[in-house]
Amino acid sequence: MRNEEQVTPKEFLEGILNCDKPIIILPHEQADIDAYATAWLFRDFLKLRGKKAYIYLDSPSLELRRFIEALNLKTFSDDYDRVLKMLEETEEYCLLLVDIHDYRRFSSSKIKNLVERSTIIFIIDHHYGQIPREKKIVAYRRFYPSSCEVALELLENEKEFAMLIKRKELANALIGAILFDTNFFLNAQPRTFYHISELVKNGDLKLVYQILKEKQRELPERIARLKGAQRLQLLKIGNTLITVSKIGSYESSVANALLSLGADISLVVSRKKENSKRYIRVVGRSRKKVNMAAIFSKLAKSLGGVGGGHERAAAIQIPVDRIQSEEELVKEIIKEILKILQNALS
Ligand SMILES: [Mn+2]
Repeated sequence: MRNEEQVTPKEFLEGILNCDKPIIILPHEQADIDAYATAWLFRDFLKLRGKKAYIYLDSPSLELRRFIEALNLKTFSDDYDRVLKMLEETEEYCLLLVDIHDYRRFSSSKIKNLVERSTIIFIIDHHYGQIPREKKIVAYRRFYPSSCEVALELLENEKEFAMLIKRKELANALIGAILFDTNFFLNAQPRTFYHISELVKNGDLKLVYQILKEKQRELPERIARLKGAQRLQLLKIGNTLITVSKIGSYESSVANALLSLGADISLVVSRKKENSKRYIRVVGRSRKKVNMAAIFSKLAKSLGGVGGGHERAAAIQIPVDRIQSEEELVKEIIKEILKILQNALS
């Protein structure tokens, strides 16, 4: 298989449409609106082409759950049950990952098993980072602001396309995904507006915008954001203000909050534990011209973890080994990140 950057829409679609088994569409864990809308668009397309396609929406994020509730959208619970049944009956399937490319990042054992048992994995994504190659992979990845823009591009020349985006609820979900992942058009690219101009013919931009804007954060998240600010360390490289902080959870939200307080780059450290394995996670946000995803992805390679994301929003995860204490590891990771930033900014 050629490099995924060279797979054309036609090749990708041919691949997935030639799959003679049912297709399970799998968003990342804590699925967000982008993963959800991308999955939905593809599910409906595959169904129009006579394929069996089911979305396995296992753990929607709070944001997504609120969005679904506010717009009274579907949760694909029938699809979910169908997938469980397929697993029980050890039926074969193909897997389509949406809004994620590194299937090693799944933490639930059920999903790991789902990935393990699939012989071929299709991927639609917009995140930086290396695609694992232990499996047969057909990836269509473009670094657009949202995965659903990648999916819209894949389908825009298909005869079913006009009919698909005429579906009001799907159009609203796609608009929500674009608003959410572009941070209300802040990170939009020219093509984003082209897609939006098509989607608003049947979707309701104003309604979706209001639903997403009027969210009130829950108490634990607000506490995390305030604690993140309380614990921050402020550094200055030239005219760039960098904050380093720690938090137990909501690290992305904390990192965003610190940017809006005035940081140019915010780094938020958290200690995580999954299946008895411990690791250090650092979320980075930037409004400077430094590619955080590239920095994290490179550093992850040298420190033996995973890293990636987007230029301005990225994350790195490094497992804690026995030799080093967590404290030492945190110090080392932060030191390395600051060293790279120092070079990049000077
Ligand atoms: Mn996304």
